[in-house]
Amino acid sequence: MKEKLEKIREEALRQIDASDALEKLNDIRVAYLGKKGELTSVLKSLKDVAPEDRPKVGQMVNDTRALIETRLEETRAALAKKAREEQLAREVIDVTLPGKKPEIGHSHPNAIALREVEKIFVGMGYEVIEGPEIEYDEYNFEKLNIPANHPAKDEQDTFYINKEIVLRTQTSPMQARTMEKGKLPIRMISPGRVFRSDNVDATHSPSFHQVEGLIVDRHITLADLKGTLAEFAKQMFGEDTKVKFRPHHFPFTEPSAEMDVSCFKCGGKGCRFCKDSGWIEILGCGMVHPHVLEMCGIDPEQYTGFAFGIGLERIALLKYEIDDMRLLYENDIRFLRQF
Ligand code: 2NM
Repeated sequence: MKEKLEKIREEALRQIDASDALEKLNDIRVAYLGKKGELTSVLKSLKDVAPEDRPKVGQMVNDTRALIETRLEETRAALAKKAREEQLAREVIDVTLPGKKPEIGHSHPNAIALREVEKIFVGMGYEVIEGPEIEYDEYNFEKLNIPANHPAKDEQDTFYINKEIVLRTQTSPMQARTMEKGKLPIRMISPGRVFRSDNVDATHSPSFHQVEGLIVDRHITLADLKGTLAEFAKQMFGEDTKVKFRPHHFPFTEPSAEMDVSCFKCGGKGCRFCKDSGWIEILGCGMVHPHVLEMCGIDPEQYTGFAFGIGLERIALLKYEIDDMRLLYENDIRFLRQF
C-alpha cells in the first residue's frame, strides 16, 4: 500500500511539474483527487487493510492528497503569473507615441447661414416655427392665394404625392397654419427644406432651403417691412449695407417687392460679385394679401401683416463666395472642412 501511494505521489508530482497549461492541471486534479481518481480508489480499498493499520495508511493517503493539492496550487499560481506577465508584455503601450488627432466636425455653410438669420430675427422677437415637408395642396397653394390654374401648380414645377398632397414648394404653409390657429399677434420665421421640380445646375436644385417670415398685428405697414428688412440686411451683411426695393409680383402679397442689398464686396462700386451693378438680390417680400389673411381666418379690416422669403443657399453662396450650388449638396469633406 505504501509503495502504491509513493508511486501515485511520484507520478502525480511528475505530471504536475511537466504541466505548461492550467487546463492540464485540472485534468491531473480530476485523475488523482476526483471522485473516480486514483487516490480516492486507494481510500476506498482501505477496508481491505488490517484494522490496526488503517489509521496509519489513512494518514498516508491524506498526506499524499495534501502534498498533491499543495503542488497543484503552487503550479497553478506560477502558471497564472507567467500568463499574466506574457499578456502584459504583449499589450505594452508606448505612452510616448504621438496621439491620434480626433476628427472635429464642421457646420455646413447652410447651417451657419441659417443660424445667423435665426439669431437676427429671434433678436427682434420672432419665433422659429418648423413644419412638415409633405403638405396639403390646400396649405401649400390654396390658402396662399395660389389658385388651381396658377403656373406654379404645374406638374413641371411641383412634386405631387397625389392630387391633394405635395412636397412643399415653400415654407409658407406653416405661416398659413399659424395664422389659422388664430393667436395674434404673430411674429414668426419658418426655415426648412422645400422642393421644386428643377434640374440641377450651378444655381438650381430640386431641393433647397428657405426661411420665410411673417408678422401680423394691428397697424403693420410697409414702413415696418422696410425698417425690419433693412435692419436684417445691416446685421447680416454689415452696418453700411443699403437696401433697395423693386416692385415685383407674388400671389400671396400685395404690394410685393424684391429687396437688393448694396454689394458687400465692392460697397456698390460694381464688381464680379454683383455683376457690376453694385446691388445683390437677397429676398422677396410684401404686405400679406388681404385675401390670404381672410382665408386663414384673420379679419383684414383689423389686422395687417408683412411677409418675406429668403433663399438660404443664396445667402450661403454669397457669404462664402461659392460659385456653384452643387458644392453645398455633394458633402465632399474637403469642401466642408473649410467652414
Ligand atoms: C416670399 C415673398 C413674399 C410669404 C408670404 C407668406 C404668407 F404666408 F404669409 F402669406 N409667407 N411668405 C412670402 C412673401 C414669401 O418668398 C420669396
